Amino acid sequence: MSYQNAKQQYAAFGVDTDAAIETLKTVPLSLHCWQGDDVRGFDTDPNKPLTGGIQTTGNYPGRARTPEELMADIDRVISLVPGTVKLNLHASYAIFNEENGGWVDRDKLEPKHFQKWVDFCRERGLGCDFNPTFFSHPKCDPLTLSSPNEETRRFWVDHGRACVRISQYLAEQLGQPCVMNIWIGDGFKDIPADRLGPRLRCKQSFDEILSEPFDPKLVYPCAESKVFGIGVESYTVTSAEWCVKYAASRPDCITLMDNGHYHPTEVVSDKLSAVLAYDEKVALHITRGVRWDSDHVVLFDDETREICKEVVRCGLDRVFLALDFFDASINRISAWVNGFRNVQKALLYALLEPKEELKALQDEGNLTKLMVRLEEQKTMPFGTVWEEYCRRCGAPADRAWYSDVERYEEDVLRKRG
Ligand code: RNT
Ligand code: ZN
Repeated sequence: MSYQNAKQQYAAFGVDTDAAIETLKTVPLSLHCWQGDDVRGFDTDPNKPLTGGIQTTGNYPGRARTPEELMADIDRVISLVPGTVKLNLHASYAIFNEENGGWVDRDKLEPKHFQKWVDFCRERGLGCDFNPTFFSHPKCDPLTLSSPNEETRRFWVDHGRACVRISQYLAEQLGQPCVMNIWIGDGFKDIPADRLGPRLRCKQSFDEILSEPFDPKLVYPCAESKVFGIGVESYTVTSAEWCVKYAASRPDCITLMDNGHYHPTEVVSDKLSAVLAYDEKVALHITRGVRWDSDHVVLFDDETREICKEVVRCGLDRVFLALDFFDASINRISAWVNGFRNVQKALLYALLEPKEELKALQDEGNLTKLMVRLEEQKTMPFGTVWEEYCRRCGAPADRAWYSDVERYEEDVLRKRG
């Protein structure tokens, strides 16, 4: 089918495909740097265990071992995806060298340790989001911001404050807001005797971190909740209620929802509008939960589509979109590209919904026809519009990008030790 035909078919349905394409082109989607090296980072021994209740499994060849390798891989990903890419960094990806004085611990990080990333983003016109790293570090006792040990807690608060300064710098340098997401893995494997104490200390720590000055138009701090982590099954300090209440407690902090962080029958697609009924903005980590794991590669599946429909319905400018998954068992470039393209697909799919008509059907109480319309949408010529979108973005179509990944694996990834 030609794009013109598809366009006509959607037009008959009251949908302007050109407008959908043009809108989607401008929506930033944050690409997480940590898919490229199995969340190891550059600031500590890369062979240390990943802690905080998260885990990567698999040892597919080609993990990025240096900033240069990671940047080359990210460039490859960018060349294979349509849309507006934003970078998402973790503090553990600081780059230390002779010019900036060499290694420092996380509480002493400065903007200069991210200068190479700023240059990387600037050369490519990317914005950058940021995350303090509260895991995989000797100072996790194993608690961080909720630790009863004041020295530990102070270290991690200082890390958070350093990250606020870095986030402000990233936003100023790149001219795009920086979403600074706070996620901690603090919790207990087994039944604790005091649930309130850690949550109160954590609240104090967040307040201390956010007492660091920043421009709320440039830096958006977030609190990301979780149900449980591996080895942290019984109690998570920053549970969903804790995070939603924390974000509600101050005007300069928003909620971040990771769709792998809820009980299996809870869905983020339903939670978005609940938060947006109160807040101007919300942030998302788009991932795929599978049983106990929260971090599989995002597919073009029902829930990804439903989340994206809600994002479009509530307002694309109100939701900060980011990817969060890490699979070490398959080609990492392919994992990244697939996940990124699938969210782009789901967003385009959502933009092709006749949303006014559907909303009217709901408000008229015509739920029978609503179901019919929603189902009919599924066999519209979406693939043709997607192909046109890729073409207009200068990105390869489906079936045209994987051979490039194979070649890159052969020429570059397989040569890494
Ligand atoms: C972990 C959280 C968190 C991390 C990243 C690396 O369960 O989802 O967002 O994945 O910060
Ligand atoms: Zn997450």
